[in-house]
Amino acid sequence: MSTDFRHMMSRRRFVLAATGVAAATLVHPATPRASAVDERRIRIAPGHASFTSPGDPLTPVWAYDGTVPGPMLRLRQGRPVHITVENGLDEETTVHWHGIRLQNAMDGVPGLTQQPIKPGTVFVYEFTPPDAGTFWYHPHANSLVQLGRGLAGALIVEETEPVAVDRDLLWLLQDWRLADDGQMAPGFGSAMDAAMSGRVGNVVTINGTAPADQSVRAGEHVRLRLANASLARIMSLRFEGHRPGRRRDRRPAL
Ligand SMILES: [Cu+2]
Repeated sequence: MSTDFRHMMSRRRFVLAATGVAAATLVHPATPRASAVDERRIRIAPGHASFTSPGDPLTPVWAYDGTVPGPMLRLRQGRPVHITVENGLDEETTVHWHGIRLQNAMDGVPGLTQQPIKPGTVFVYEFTPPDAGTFWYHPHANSLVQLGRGLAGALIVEETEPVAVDRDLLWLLQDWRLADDGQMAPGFGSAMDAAMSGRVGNVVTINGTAPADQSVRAGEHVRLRLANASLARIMSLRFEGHRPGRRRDRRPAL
């Protein structure tokens, strides 16, 4: 059974702040040299995260570069990238680049497209993202446990022709099943959870923290990128008093 997010979102208001904010900053990333290879490195290791209020007990997690969600990777459409993944866990893992069209050998499925990354070793993923958009990355080994303990991050591929917007926001949505003491609740692989491809949690986070109001200005063009990295929860978002949609009036790129 899926729990929806409507009740939570109904308490969240999209606050319209018409005054008091400086002029918009246009998101306009610099153009890198097309031939340069983008070199990245990610380390996977146990860590701690705070999903609820400051002062609440920390939750032991597994993390990419020490944060949950993992670091947002911003790549460029058509620019080759080498991502060195270092496994600091006590078990094997891989990274699957969800939604990216790439060579099969880089797809991160252990035993099928690659040997798993053993503890204490590295694997270098090499690909060139052909499509711009919002994607995410996560393990494809022992997935219910590894995702459920925190391994997921956003992957943004920027257009070669930048889209002119006032702000570019990412909401990586996740839910967690926490016990009263803040520990990740055990039992990732029950038959019921497995039948649903994962378990539904009791704490929802946006970018790793409790949802909070998001202020926007009248007339502002906000590009909202959404990724649902929950194991099983289906999210239903509602924006009180607003009607977000696909943009039709495209400003010329500056
Ligand atoms: Cu996936």
